[in-house]
Amino acid sequence: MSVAAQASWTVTNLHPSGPTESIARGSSGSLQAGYVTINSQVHASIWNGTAASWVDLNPAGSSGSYATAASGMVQVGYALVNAAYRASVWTGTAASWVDMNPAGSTNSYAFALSGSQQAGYAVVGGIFRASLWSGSAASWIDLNPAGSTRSIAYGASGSQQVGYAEVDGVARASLWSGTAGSWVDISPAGTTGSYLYATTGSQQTGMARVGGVFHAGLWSGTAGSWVDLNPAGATDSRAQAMSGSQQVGFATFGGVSRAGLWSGTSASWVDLSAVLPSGFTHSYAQSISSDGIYNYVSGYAFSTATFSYQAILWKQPVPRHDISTDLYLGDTVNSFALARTISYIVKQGTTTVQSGFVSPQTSSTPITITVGSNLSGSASLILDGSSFLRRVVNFSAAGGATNLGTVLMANGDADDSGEVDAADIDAVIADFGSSSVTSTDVDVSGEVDAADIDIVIGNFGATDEV
Ligand SMILES: [Ca+2]
Ligand SMILES: [Ca+2]
Ligand SMILES: [Ca+2]
Repeated sequence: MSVAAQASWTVTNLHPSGPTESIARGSSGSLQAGYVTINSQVHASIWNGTAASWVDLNPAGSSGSYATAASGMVQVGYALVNAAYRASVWTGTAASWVDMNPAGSTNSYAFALSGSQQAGYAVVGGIFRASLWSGSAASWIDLNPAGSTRSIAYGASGSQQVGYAEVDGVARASLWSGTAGSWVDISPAGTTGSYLYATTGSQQTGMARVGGVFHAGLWSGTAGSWVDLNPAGATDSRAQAMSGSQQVGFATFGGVSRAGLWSGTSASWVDLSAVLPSGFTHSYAQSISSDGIYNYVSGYAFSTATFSYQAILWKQPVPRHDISTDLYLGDTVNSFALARTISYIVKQGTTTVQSGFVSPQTSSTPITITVGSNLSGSASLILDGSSFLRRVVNFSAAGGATNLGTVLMANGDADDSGEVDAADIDAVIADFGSSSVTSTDVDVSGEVDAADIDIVIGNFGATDEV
């Protein structure tokens, strides 16, 4: 496991004052969903990154409620009302509670949401039936496959739902796309019992029983694609959630459950329990999300001070590198008649790390190019466009940001041949007098005129940087 990878994570205790226990189960961006125990009753809850931000979602009339997942400002879960658990949807307040319990169901539970759909299960005719809703009790769709005696959907993304279906007494990792008939069994060969808890739409995560114990696993839509994520030294493990190429969950070492993070392989395991403050023993990661500034993992850990679970948020700045420069476009008027388009490429060796374009409207423009990774070592910024010669600025990247100062792009290559030459003079003369702005209006004054010819002559012989 990587100590450097751990070091980038910090911990926030989400446990509010008042409740005796708290659990974070789901998240969306910087928002967490879960539940707390208050006056011996469980209350669905949301947080926005701090203990103080806690909001009680328990609906009026409910004697116990649980939020399990969040997406945007919507939360799902279940609430005990009139002696039955009811699959539930909230939008940030207790009063917003919507009862999705289908007609004929004795109990129902929602565990996931994607877009306007919710997934979970409903007990109908005494059978647990994987279920899909679209925000109301009437929208209920029974996903239980023919031949299955018990099924639950735990995750959803796009049009895909994941969970398990029991067939002949064995739990089978399962995919659905909106109907019972769409059911696909992706239980890995050689495993005896498998469960999916989350999906990105193309990859799925969960666990499968290997040699009698559960191992966290990653699937790419088929039984054969299964990758065993059980970390070296762990007696068992379970992946609970995923985002992009990362999975979170927990693994047991020496009898202690430890929250952790994978990036698609067993060896990529990062032990998030290592950054917990003292006073916590077992820990469990339950969800992962990002708001673009931070990556968030939420879950819970057992406090030896209160002898109860406390909701925990792990936070890591999103890896990035900001390349800033004051882009100076030579021989142009201060304020452009029309924005010019300058393309950029950030390269390391022959690898393009990032590319895009900027649209300066003045001769001097501050720009920042954000690379979504920890750029380090030798790199180059390549700028080109319009009548300007290509600039190649080499730099050494470290520490999350590079300031390149002023970067000048020389002007006069009206035909973008890579050299300021006689052809550029010809091009300017051909467009002479035109006010339809093109690259032959090299000073961006709004007219192709004598000033443009002077600039080409002044820079005659200059060439693209390579
Ligand atoms: Ca050029
Ligand atoms: Ca030229
Ligand atoms: Ca001009």
